[in-house]
Amino acid sequence: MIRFLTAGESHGKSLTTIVDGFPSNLKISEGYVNQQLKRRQFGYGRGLRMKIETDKAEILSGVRFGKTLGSPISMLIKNSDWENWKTLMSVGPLNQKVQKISIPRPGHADLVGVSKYNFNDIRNSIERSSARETAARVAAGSIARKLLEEFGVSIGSYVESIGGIYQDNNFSEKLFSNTISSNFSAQSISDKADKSSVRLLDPLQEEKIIRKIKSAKKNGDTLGGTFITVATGVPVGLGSFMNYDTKLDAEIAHSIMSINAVKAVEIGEGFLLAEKLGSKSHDEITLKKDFIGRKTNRAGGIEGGISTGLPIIVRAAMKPIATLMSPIESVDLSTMKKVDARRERSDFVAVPACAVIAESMLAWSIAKFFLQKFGGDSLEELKDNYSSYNKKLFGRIKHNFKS
Ligand code: EPS
Repeated sequence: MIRFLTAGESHGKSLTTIVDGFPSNLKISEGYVNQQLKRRQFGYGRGLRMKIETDKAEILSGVRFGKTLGSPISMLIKNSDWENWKTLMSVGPLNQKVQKISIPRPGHADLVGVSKYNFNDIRNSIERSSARETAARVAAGSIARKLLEEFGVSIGSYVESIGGIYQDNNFSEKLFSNTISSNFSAQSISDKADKSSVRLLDPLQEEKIIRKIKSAKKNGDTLGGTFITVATGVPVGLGSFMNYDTKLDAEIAHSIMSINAVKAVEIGEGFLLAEKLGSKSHDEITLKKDFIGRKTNRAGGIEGGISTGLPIIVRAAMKPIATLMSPIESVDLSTMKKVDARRERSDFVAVPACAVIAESMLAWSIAKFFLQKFGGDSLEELKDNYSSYNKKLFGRIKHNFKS
């Protein structure tokens, strides 16, 4: 069973994560983790904070001579901006008064946070609910991603739309119609999207989306969007239909929905399936030479909570950033009067970053179920278990049903 915890406030000294349950002998380096952290920071529409932070993870434990030991892996990511917040974020008691925040931003965790935790300063809610925390998740997710790479499982993502402007592209359709080549690797999606400042597959189409972001920014407004995350090379049989918490689709939905500002998650064609006839929804089972396959992949690689072996396709929607420079209505909790919501430094759009975070969360969920199925204390043992299952899979079906 793998697990991770993150800790850290947005403007505190650092973020940390402890990742536990990975087998020994997996090669991992700070360079690999940092490459993923860098991808998360990228994207047109991010605020000034990203100009002062260059996220770097320091591995503090669990790795020796470049390989995991099987012990908990702890990582530290320093917040460069902390230097400017030392007083405001002091761990010890302060002898001076600090300005308290009393105006909640609609859509942020400000009001629910102070209500629930009995705070007298919204700063206490802002700090932990900030999406800054996702840097630590990406560090944790990169260990999962590295493990999956050993088994040919690859993860990628791209942005489909920002502010209702869609990229004109039929790639999503290709995924659902299962017309991409069988040796297609999701990494190739990210290789393309990483080159675009808004994570489009076709950078030539960036302009209309960037225009939309510029116009929102000029009006002091923000935008959300949709993105797709894909995993290829996932073996048949991860997850189960035995219980609500063993279903792979439920696990993935939880993971992706837990990312800040995500409001919807679809597996496969998702909502569209609710409008279609059954005959146009399900993936017909085919026999090609000796191989049982599916004509289409509208189920997004999961049936009955179990991976089918086809690409896992997850679409998610991120709401617009809650901090607006042209604020909407709120209430000052110190005066109980109607006021404009508080303005502060923020991003205008973070959909590209959100897609990269979703890659990490998807990698985590798949690695969790992968390790549950194949187990083993060392990478070598895990590989033995995996290859013995995989080699015999179709042979077993044929043998069991031989009349
Ligand atoms: C965030 C607000 C901004 C973002 C931050 C998330 O930070 P600040 O208030 O310091 O300008 O930049 O995201 C990150 C710092 C990050 O690393 O992704 C928020 O309110 O959620």
